[in-house]
Amino acid sequence: MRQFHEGSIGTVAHPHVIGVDHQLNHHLNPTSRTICPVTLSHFPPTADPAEVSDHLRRFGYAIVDDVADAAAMDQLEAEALPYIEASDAGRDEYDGRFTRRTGALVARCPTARQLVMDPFVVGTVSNFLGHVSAVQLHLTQIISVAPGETRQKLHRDEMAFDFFPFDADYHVQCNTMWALTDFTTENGATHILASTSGIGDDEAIRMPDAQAEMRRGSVLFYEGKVLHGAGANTSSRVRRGVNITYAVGWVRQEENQYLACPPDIARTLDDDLLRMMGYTQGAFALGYVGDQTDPLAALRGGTAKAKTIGTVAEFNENAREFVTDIDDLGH
Ligand SMILES: O=C(O)CCC(=O)C(=O)O
Repeated sequence: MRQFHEGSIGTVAHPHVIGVDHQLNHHLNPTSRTICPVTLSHFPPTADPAEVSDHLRRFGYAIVDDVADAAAMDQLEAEALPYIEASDAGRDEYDGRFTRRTGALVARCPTARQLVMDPFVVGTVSNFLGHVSAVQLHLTQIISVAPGETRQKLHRDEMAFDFFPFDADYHVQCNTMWALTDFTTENGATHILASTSGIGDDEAIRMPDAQAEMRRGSVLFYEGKVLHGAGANTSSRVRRGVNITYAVGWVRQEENQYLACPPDIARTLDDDLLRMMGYTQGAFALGYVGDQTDPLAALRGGTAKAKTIGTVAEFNENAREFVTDIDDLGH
């Protein structure tokens, strides 16, 4: 992902701020540009996913406390630890020379599959990205920020898509960061500049900055337009976060799910998880195999065909409009 720096012109300066968080105790002093302290909003695990999604849409982030219990976090940590220890530290300051990134979590860690398909998370993400035919898994990565790590440059994750200037109101991805350890200001909790989605970089960099402090098992949601970055770790312990990101079904996935999870393992997984990983049509005509075979069927050795435009038209208004003058839509 591209690094952010003040004055950068790598993104289009969008014309409006998506929202100003009135729940946040923050403001910019207009004369001195002093940034007052900020407190990020937290939701309980019983929150309505639609409410969380709404907050995410307005402010670019939402923190939900205690979504996973300690047993699940312990289990995931035990499954992941050998892979974390074998992962290299970052190759530059941006990735973090004291930061290890460990991916392929669906293949390597059964507990990560539960996080990917967590009903609360999937409900929130599906609501947030509800404008598309399919939502897919974009990446899985444990980010271990070790003591001594410096603060990561602020950035917007959506820049991964070749810097394409998506409209301010078109969201292409929805990130989650599960706290595998507590997230604190000292150990590198993610910095979030709330309400920076849809505004130009020069203005955004002057917005108040807060760190997503949260207990282990809590989840930070943040979208692809909001300025954010990992914090410096000035503590004596590693900060670990499980970054599981979802994207609209029509873009290339950041982590290649078909190779990160080899077919022999993929065949052992549930259909719903496989569809989330991309074994479904990402939109009309995207993702079939060979002679228009459905990707999930192809993985399982079946022959079921991908959906025709007529089938898609049954649930997609745009497709319905497109087929009005086609006489033979099959059955
Ligand atoms: O680890 C974090 O807190 C955020 C990491 C991040 O934003 C990134 O590496 O793109």
